[in-house]
Amino acid sequence: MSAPAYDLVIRGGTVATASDVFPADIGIRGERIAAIGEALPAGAHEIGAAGRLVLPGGVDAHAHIEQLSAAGIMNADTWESATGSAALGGTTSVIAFAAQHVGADLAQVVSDYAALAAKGSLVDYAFHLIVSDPTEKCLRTDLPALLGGGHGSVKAFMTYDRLRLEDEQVLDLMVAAKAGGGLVCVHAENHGMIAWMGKRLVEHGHLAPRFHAASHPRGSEAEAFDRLVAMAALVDQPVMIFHVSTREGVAAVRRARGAGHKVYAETCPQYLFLTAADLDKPGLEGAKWMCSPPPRSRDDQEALWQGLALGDLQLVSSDHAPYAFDATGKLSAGPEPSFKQIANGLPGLEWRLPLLFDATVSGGRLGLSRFVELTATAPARIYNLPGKGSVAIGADADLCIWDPDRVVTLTDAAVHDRAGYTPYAGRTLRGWPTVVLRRGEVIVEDGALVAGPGSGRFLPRNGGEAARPTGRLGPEASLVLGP
Ligand code: DUC
Ligand code: ZN
Ligand code: ZN
Repeated sequence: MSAPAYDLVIRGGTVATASDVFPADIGIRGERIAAIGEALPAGAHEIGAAGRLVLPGGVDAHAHIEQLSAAGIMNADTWESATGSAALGGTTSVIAFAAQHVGADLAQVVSDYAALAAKGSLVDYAFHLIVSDPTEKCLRTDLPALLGGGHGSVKAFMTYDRLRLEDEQVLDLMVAAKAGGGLVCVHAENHGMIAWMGKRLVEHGHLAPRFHAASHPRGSEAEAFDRLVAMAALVDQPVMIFHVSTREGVAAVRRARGAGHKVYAETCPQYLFLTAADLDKPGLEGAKWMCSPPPRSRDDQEALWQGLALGDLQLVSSDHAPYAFDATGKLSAGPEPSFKQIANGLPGLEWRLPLLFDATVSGGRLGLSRFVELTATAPARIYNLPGKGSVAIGADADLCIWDPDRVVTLTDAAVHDRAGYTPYAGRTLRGWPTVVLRRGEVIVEDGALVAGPGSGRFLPRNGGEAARPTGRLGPEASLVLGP
């Protein structure tokens, strides 16, 4: 008897890519997709997918994992708990952060984060390198080596004490990233406006979590976007704008892209599904919904959906930043903190895909192919993760089988990360991932993890096409840069 044609066949499902939806079997050999077609020959193993959708595993390009905040507060998750929760929600690749704090050696920081991920990750992973101390050594020695050694992006903060860079430093980082072919990702908000508002709100006795939203005036976003784009244009460096939250922010991105700047932008479920009203809860409860930028309004949600529909925003990431609602996390400053003393961040790796599936596919907002594009294909393409984010012959067999009719009500008890709560408790979603494969191996079956920590793999990458400059240097900068 001849050997089976495939190690595994996923049979009888409906396959969806960013461009097509069609019935097909998928034949897997080793870690890769070997065939896509009807009535494929038998595999050594088979998974029946009749009545199911077979989609690429999700790619979450913005997750804070086992990361120390600048205020010294540790994320609730380990790599194992964060990526286990990611896998249970259908995500098979993440890009997390290696976060340099002031005074730290970037090369050492990256090596420390890489060791944690190698030990714990259940999904494949890469890093954005947070630069908060752009010393000569950092920019001239460490960064070139890291960008050349498999790290394709850096991240800068324009706000947050002890993390933020001044505009001049942002320009230095852009030039260094450009030399190394890396993409620059930015948390862009006007620091002065936020600091000014925060201080005065506290002086006026406005301490509750709901005032966090007011402390990030909506204009602080678009102003920072415009300034960032002007800097990027001066030195001809492509940029990714993280977590767009406002209508004006979407408009700023649209303007920049329309003017031919190489600007990318993401939004996150918290801006599509939550509003500032979610922070308005008795006592400190609203802290659970505190992230930066804050959730905004229904009108902003509509503008973000429009931005996704029109392509101004290319992807949806989680910005997973879990802090437990106790003294280890949100309440680390004591039992009665002001909003300024509460860690910013929401858990979100696990249910990014089900939340988006429910809205875009079950709710009919953008449809199945756009769901795949926004949550898997675009992040893999923009961040240059070859073999990820698509169902294609030769691609990694990172697949998620969905039951499009399964209805699930989200609860705090059901979440698998270590924040201990979900900001989406009580919502009922239609559509759920049932089986998840990472490089041909089943890692989730019937809602249970069947992979071990450390089985995820580092994804070396460079900045790729997204990071390639346009060749149009700002005329003033051409006097000081280039040949
Ligand atoms: N905002 C950030 O910029 N990072 C992590 C979490 C958050 O809310
Ligand atoms: Zn941010
Ligand atoms: Zn973030």
